[in-house]
Amino acid sequence: MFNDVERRRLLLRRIMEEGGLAFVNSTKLAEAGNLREAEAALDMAWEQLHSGPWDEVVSTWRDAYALACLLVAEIRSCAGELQEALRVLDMGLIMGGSLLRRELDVSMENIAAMSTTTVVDGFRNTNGWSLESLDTWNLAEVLQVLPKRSLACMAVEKRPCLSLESFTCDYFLRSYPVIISDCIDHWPARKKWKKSDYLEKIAGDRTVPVEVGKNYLSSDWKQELITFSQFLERTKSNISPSNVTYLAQHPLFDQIKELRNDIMIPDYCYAGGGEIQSLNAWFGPTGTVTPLHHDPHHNIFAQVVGRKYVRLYPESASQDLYPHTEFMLRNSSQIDLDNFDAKEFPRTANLEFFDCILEEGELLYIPPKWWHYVRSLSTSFSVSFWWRATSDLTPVK
Ligand SMILES: O=C(O)CCC(=O)C(=O)O
Repeated sequence: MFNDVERRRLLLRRIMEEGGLAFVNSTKLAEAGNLREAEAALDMAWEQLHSGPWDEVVSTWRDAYALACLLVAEIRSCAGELQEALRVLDMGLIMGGSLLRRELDVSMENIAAMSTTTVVDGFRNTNGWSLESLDTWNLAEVLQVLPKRSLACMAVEKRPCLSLESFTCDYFLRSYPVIISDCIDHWPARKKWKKSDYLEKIAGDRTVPVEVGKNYLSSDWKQELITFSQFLERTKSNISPSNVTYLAQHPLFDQIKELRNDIMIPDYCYAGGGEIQSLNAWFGPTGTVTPLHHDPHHNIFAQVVGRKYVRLYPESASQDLYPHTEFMLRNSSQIDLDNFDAKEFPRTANLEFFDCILEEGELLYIPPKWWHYVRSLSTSFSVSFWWRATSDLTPVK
């Protein structure tokens, strides 16, 4: 096991081997408090991160980026520039490699504590609002915006307080979706996440990646990095559908530990000797859409605040759902359920599906490879728990 100093030393050696002499020289001067050199190291690492496709970036340069973020943050926080220090540490957490993760977490914790004290002492006026009070609910109106045939096919079964044994036998092993109600009422998140004041206080100054545009398959779609505070403001004002801002599929709880303390891993995620793969946040205003796609993992999808419409097609329907042929998009369907064209996609027109309106406080089990389309019907904050079964359980057909 290496300590922090040894890890940094090891990293600098690797960077030298990658030809990063200039980076190493800058970090030495940055360690002595030279901000210009720290920023220069940050720029060099950033350039390397953007030198080609993300999955081809050498992992050493991601770790180098994290190191440069730490150095800039150290100098900025010593100068009392706490917000800038937080921003750069978040960049390290989001874009950096894992080698210096512990250092990033510790540094973030220290600076966040200093910054919260400053804020509570009176610099921020939050004008708190309640996430639930923004939305009204009318089924007839909702049906107007949902894809055709919604709520007219098969409803996903709903089981209150389902036992782990029944879940495993009746749904998990059968690869069958189910809604489980009445089992997350004790999560602190159920109350706390409705209050913008709380979210603002815990995370307002933190930087998060968001998606802007209709959905990830549309041409106008882009990603941005903004503060959580800016994100809350956009959610509150809920700008036009083409500019809808969605904090989607982001491991927010690895980044902001206080939010992680507000939720618990449901026992269902241990079915099949489960090994958790990732916890992701899905937070946005009314009208976010995740187009029809499938994932390789088991998913317990927790609807913590607000409600969502979810449509599900089994894996056996795959060929009739016209998966994209492009490698990166092969788990997404070419079908836009919001503008369905039966002439172009005749095999889908009469396909049977399951659907539901997932209410606040409910969990939805989505088996691996099941196609799903999701639309938020209110301001909504959900958490997906993806896991992989490790034991050799044979699915029952
Ligand atoms: O809530 C959403 O928008 C999509 C959720 C999803 O696709 C997932 O959890 O796999």
